Amino acid sequence: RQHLAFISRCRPFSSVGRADVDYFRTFLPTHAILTTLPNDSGSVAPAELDVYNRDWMGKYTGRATTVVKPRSTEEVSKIVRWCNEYDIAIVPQGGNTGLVGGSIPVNDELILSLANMNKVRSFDPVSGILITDAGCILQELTDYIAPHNHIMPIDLGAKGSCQIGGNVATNAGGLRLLRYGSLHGSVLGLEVVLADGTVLDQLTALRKDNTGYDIKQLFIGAEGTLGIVTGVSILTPAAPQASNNVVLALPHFDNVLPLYRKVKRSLSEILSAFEFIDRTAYDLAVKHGQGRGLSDEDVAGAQCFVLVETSGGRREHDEEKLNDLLAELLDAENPLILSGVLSQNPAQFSSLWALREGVTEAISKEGKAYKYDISIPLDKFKVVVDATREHLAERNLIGEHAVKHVMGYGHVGDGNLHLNICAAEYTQEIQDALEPFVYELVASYRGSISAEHGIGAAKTHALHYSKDEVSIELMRKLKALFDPRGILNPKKILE
Ligand code: FAD
Ligand code: 2HG
Ligand code: ZN
Repeated sequence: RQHLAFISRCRPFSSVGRADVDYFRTFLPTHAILTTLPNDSGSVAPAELDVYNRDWMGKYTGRATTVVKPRSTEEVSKIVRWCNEYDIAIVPQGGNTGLVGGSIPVNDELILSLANMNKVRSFDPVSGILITDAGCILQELTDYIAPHNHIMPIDLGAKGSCQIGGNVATNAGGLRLLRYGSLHGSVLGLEVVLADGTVLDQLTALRKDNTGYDIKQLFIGAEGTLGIVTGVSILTPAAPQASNNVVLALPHFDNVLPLYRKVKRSLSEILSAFEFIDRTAYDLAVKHGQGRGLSDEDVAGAQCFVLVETSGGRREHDEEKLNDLLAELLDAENPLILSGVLSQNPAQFSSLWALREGVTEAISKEGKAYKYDISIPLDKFKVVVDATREHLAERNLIGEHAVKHVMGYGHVGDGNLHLNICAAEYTQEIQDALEPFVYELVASYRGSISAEHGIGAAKTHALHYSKDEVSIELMRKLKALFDPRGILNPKKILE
């Protein structure tokens, strides 16, 4: 068994060759194969593969020569079976919006893009169960079920590009987790192509199914290392009749937690999001045109901001509750907030959300991002951001040509802070200053070094900060069991 685990970690793989491309051509149309290798049906310039070989942040670069875009589960199965037999490693790729380099080859692995598997298979408006190909884009699924008065249980800033299969593979969290829980709860079934090409059909639409081990859970968050998700059955909630939001400006971070308690108590069942943005993140979002900022007067003296969303059954009832809450917050003897701006129409609703959702994009416009997606106790959010900033300052790494901003934002309701360090360039010096410093800080709070983005290639070396040796060894055994030849997304999650 030890030998098997060893093989799966260290196996050298074959490069994709002309014979492999010729085989793929026997069942894939020309437009479904992009290859730089010379072949009878024409090759593409290497630059045409850049969009597949580079990640969203411009941090990771692969050397894949070939991208295949199968249209069906059967085609995925044929490709994987072939690769397993001929030692070709595969990187499954969805919308390529991942933030940990998981969708980028570490060498010249074959990229298997799910983009052509983009059909909805069925939707039941009574149960709200949606069964869909893995390559459907999240926003398109949202649009598909909207006329049936349902919404997706997951929402995130990358919704216009990320795919539901990618969401499942990363167990993405996002902006609705507070209300609808994680994908471990809302995914009802999966269809997965296993490493030897076998199709695992667990695409059930059952709310309850306690028939032994719940195997599909293993693929949720496995980042394409255990199998390729080709179909997803997911429970979608009924659309709320009314949604409102408000952005609150706070004088100190210390007010965030008392505010969260107060908001939970006052809004109770209609609270659907409680998101945090510190002042630096807010200023960057405004600078780069993400949503319309609050007035100068409203933000004067604010150290941070909170976005509160409500989703409920009756607009008047929800508005009344929110207005009462705002009045109460402002009238108190020691107000927890400086000001609050309540959206008045759908455009303002989206604009307030954009201030929070748009931070990631704003940072990428400003510079290069070092991202730490951590779970820590809520009262440590500011401590961690400040400690990181001080640590960089002590090393003289803060400045226009080094680290421009250190900031925190994230999902307070989920205890998930996004610590972002925005620099002029990616440099080894900054990297060395940040790691293991940040991971040790997180471990000192018994936190998680990856709350929702996964491990990918970026954090394999740091896995031990959040998982003990017993857990890591079990993960290795599972990997060896599901993928004995180690062809699925090598060097991701496990080194
Ligand atoms: P990709 O980036 O293509 O792949 C991600 C990983 O999943 C890779 O390891 C890949 O090999 C694997 N994979 C992809 N598809 C499959 C499949 N069908 N079968 C097996 N493995 C597969 N993440 C959050 O959790 N919460 C957020 O709020 C959030 N906001 C974001 C905002 C922005 C602006 C951006 C750019 C990213 C954000 N992300 C967030 C990260 C990212 O969008 C998510 O991780 C998303 O789920 C990735 O989906 P994707 O289709 O782009 O997958
Ligand atoms: C978010 O919550 C995403 O906005 C992205 O998870 C976080 O950019 C990041 O670090
Ligand atoms: Zn997030």
